[in-house]
Amino acid sequence: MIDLYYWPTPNGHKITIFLEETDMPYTLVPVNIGAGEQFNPEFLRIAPNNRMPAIVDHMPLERGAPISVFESGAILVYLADKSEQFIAQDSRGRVEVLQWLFWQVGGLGPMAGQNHHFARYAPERIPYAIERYVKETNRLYGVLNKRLADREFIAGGYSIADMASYPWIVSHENQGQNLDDFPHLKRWFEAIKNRPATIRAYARANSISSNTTLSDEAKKILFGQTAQSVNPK
Ligand SMILES: N[C@@H](CCC(=O)N[C@@H](CS)C(=O)NCC(=O)O)C(=O)O
Repeated sequence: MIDLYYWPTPNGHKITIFLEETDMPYTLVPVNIGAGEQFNPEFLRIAPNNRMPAIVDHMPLERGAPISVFESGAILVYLADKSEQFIAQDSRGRVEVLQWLFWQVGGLGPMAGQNHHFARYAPERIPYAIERYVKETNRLYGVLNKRLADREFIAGGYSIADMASYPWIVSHENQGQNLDDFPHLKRWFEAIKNRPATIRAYARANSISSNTTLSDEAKKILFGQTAQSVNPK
């Protein structure tokens, strides 16, 4: 019913975690971003920003033509609304989830992403950039740790806000962070890690690719993009 355009990265894991928590049937459509498959015209029609994840729902609630969605936050909201799961149904609870979801997609994700980039992939070591993003990641971990001091999950019950944040905490060591400095975050992290749906989601990831290193060719594709990449002459 749902096609998930996917590659096993933190943003991809968000959606497999959701789908594994629900009974929604889905098919993984691998988009090998290291090989440039995100620039295939069929994919760009669904995901004009040439980033995965994206979905196509062939059975929308209103029926009619399939609905496609790109951006992991929008996908999570769409699926949560459709299934009426993992988002509160009242406006007070819903906005609680949404603000933390947006916090993740606008803050934790991009900052941790730049952290990975400068610490692991940049061709030269730039101490200012590394320190900038390690510190900002540290601040964001501190925000989440404080939030979790007096509650089990980020916003009410287990929700799409948790599913969006968890995959970005998985690589805490690569981000120069020590979870022992964040005891509430660590407790939350271990609880989500041990959920059967999370375990299944990461097992599916490994069935697509378990390669976490990038070839020089892949780095050129991923880190050399300009406007021309999505508007080839
Ligand atoms: N804001 C987007 C970010 C998605 C994103 O950055 N995806 C990366 C992998 S984690 C990607 O597809 N990269 C392909 C590329 O850089 O061309 C979302 O949350 O969905």
